[in-house]
Amino acid sequence: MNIDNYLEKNGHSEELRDLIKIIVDQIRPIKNEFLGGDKKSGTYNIYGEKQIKLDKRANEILLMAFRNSKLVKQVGSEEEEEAIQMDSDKGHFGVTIDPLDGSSLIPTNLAVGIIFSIYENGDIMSGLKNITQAFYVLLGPMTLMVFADKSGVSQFIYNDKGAFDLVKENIIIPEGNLYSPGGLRKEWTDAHRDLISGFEENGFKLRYSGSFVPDFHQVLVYGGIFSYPALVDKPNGKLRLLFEVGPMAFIAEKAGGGATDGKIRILDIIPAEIDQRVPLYIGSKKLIEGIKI
Ligand code: FDP
Repeated sequence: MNIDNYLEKNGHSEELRDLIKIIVDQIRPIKNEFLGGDKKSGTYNIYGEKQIKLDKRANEILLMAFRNSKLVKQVGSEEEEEAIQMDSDKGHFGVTIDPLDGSSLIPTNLAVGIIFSIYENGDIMSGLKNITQAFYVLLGPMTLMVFADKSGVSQFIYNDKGAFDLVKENIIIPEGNLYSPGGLRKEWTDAHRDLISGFEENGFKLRYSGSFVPDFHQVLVYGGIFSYPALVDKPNGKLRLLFEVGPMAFIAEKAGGGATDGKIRILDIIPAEIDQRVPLYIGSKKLIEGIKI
């Protein structure tokens, strides 16, 4: 069963199926951008990080596809300063994209990913509780997609015909013992340092690559916890609420896990700004329930 048959089986509208098909069709052109290696563009994104050409190209490819589709009303991209209103009278979807997350790992050839969330109400600033679907594409030795909607989480594998085939349904995050701790230890708060020391004392296994999609995916598969905490001089941490944290929180909850900023459930947050960052603890249900920072 491919992703389109799966969406039909789950009762999704033809428009949503068309939107997902358009996104799936952009994976080949994005993967093609990796051929021949990475070329630095020398420009900077709004966070002051040097953009690698691949980020920009993936962003352009996806935005162009959304524009041509006429299905999308509003897009927020991690590579854009503001939400983009698409000029279409029939489009009603709001979409967020992180066109290439973990891009600082491209020169080391480790896995990177693309993160999406969809708001069927067309308004990406309306609150994370309004996410209706979220998914990521993990570009590793295999190219896979993890897709979440109200009925749960499923995994698909990209095949040689450019389609995603269903390989696993009803994915549940097990109560495992991986820990994936972001941020420099010397910048952690005392409370966060104590939490991580507790995991270490209890024999948790360290698994952190520095690329959010594969790091979260390990937790989804084996169970455990990914964190990118509040830092002493950056109380909101590093990860972006709309483009990284929100979609993954939706996926985690639909897989029976949880996601919190240490105090409140991520999906209860209403963003104040498009580039808002939040601390993040995400993973197995019981581990997340135990977080009080
Ligand atoms: P990157 O800067 O390479 O794009 O928020 C982006 C991100 O990577 C995440 O993918 C990753 O989890 C995090 O930053 C890594 O941050 P550190 O380098 O501080 O570990």
